[in-house]
Amino acid sequence: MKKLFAAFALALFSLGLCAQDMEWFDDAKLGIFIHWGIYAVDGVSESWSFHNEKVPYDKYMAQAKGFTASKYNPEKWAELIASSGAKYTVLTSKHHDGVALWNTAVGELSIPALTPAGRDVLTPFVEAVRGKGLKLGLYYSLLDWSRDDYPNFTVNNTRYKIDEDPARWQRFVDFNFAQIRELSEAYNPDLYWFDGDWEQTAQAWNSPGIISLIRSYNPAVVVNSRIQGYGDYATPEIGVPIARPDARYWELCYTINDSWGFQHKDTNFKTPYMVLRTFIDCLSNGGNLLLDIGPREDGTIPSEEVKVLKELGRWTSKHAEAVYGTRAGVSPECFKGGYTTLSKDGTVLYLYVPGKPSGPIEVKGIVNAVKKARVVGKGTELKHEVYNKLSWQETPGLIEIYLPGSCLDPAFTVVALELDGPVKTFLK
Ligand code: JFZ
Repeated sequence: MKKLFAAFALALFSLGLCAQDMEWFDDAKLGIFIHWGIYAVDGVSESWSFHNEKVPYDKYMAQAKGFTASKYNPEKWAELIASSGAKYTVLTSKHHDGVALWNTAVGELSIPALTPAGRDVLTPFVEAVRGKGLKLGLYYSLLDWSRDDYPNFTVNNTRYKIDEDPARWQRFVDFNFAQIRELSEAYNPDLYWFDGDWEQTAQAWNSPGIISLIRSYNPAVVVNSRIQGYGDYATPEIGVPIARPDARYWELCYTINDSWGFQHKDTNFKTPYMVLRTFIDCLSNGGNLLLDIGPREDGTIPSEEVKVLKELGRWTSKHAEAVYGTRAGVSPECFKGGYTTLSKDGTVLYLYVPGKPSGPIEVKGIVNAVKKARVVGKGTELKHEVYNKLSWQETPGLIEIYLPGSCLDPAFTVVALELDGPVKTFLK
């Protein structure tokens, strides 16, 4: 009984801790993901190209000779990231290929050791990011297909099995812990974005040990969920979620074209409008967007990606009130004309109106009275009326809001409905 109580108290305590630690993340909404590594030289898929035997391992690793970072300007990167309205950024400190961006003391494979760039490219990034007041996230691949003590190598070539040689596996775990310790000690990130967990169990990785290691440096560190069940938030896989994810905290990681890293042949870029729409979709379901860019080997960022970040910046700075700190909106049934979110206290309903509506915009199923309707970023007060409210019926009326053409944003106009209290919906 005592034990049970202790477990219960611990659970409550850690939940409480969690909710508080997650607030900056929950409020931040937009992050920029960066995949930068030797794979940008030939423009092949990051690590997977050799793992799947599309490129021989030696040829893949020879890309290191072409990684120059000759135009790398981390201040400019940080400036671009901040100008998009992102509040955090996550850089691949080491992908599955095992090539570290920093000067690791425990491994042979790193940008400073292998490439003409010849220097640590992580430290100046961290400094620039902190200089801009952005939160720092580090991506770290738990699996390392290059490491001799790691069991898996390519799809058709496995080095050994863990249970056949536990001492060899332990050497790998020690190596992983040593690299993670280096990262925490040197950079103390606000967020860890682990990856590659699927190849081993939580027990094999020692996931709880990794969590306590990084929390010993930063008790508030936020951890994504790709560490076999030990993280703080969910990362929906493959695509934009159709239904609202169950998780309280989630983040969609998303490419602008079809690749994480730079690939010369991939010109399938989404337009700024498409990315903005997906961002608003995430907001409406209470999640974050972690939007990926893939710089070239020289450190320049493709102009199509810059364009997307700039347009996000135009829109987020105008509509900051309807981005940061918002919470998931009401049922999509209430507003068929677009997406919705709510203010943290639930008393402001934000409507994201795409393009140019052909009549008044309509909201239904809202029990509250609307005290005021206004255009976010402009302040213009809007005429609104309730239709069809029958005194003998429980069903709320239709709220009609008149949005003049002069108030429209070229992409999404945001209307704020100030309610008489926290939103109450009626969905029958
Ligand atoms: C992983 C990496 O393998 C990939 O190279 C990239 O870095 C990406 C951000 O993360 O890719 C994944 C991992 C898990 C899933 C999909 C892509 N998943 O579980 O569907």
